[in-house]
Amino acid sequence: MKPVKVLCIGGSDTSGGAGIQADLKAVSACGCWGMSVITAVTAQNTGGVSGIYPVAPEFVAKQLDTVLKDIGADAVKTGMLPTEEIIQAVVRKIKKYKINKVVVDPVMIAKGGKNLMNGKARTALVKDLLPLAFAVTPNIPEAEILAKMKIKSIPDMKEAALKIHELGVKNVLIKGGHLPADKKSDVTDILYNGSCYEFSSQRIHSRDTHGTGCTYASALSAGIARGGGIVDAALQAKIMMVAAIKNTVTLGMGYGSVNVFGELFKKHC
Ligand code: PXL
Repeated sequence: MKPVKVLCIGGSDTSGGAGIQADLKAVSACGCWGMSVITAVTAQNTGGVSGIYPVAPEFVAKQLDTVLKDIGADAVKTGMLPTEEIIQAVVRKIKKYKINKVVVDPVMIAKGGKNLMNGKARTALVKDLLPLAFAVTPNIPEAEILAKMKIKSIPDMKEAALKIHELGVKNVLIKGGHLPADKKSDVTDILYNGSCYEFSSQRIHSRDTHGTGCTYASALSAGIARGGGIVDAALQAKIMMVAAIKNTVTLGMGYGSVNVFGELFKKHC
């Protein structure tokens, strides 16, 4: 069997809900082979992040060389990239191995408010990594930072998507979950790539939403790795997200996590 391969570059989350752990679960649930390059080790539980230990940039580069020169990747997904030096290492290797299916999840701040990326890294992400990206998947707070504007409505999301597109990314997918909304409203995501698309789904109310962004971007990467178009990949990723939010796991004393293996869990729990 020759699997479709997705390389996930990001941080480890001890709680298993977000970061590389979420990425590998989502990629596996999409029937692809997940691989990982770790950029940082975090200590965290359902109450938040208590520590971050970035990996040396040279060792990020070594992980990338080692896996890419042997196995290769049909798509690469980036998550937590804590420092400018780590971003430069990733940028160099994307260029060296001529990877064009790159999905950038611009992870900036964890749910509890902990910064997962320093200020210089934000600048490097915009200047050096986004122009290499096939797709970028900001949530509303991240899109506000990238587009340098406030987002309060769907028209604002469209305007922000246009601005982020001008940074050199082919496909901008802004997730609407954080948009202020009444309880009954749908969640609408906006895709802009020269044309504008809207994807709407029912809003599912849950406090256990840790890992949502990582899961969504990983499912999108799997769809792109398979050779599907961006619209089809975004639709499939959204369908998986809705199921993962319906099947959240309650863990610890704080926020639980989304769960892409709901049906499997139902058989065993
Ligand atoms: O959800 C963003 C994210 C990405 N990567 C790691 C994280 C988090 C959020 O907590 O811990 C490692």
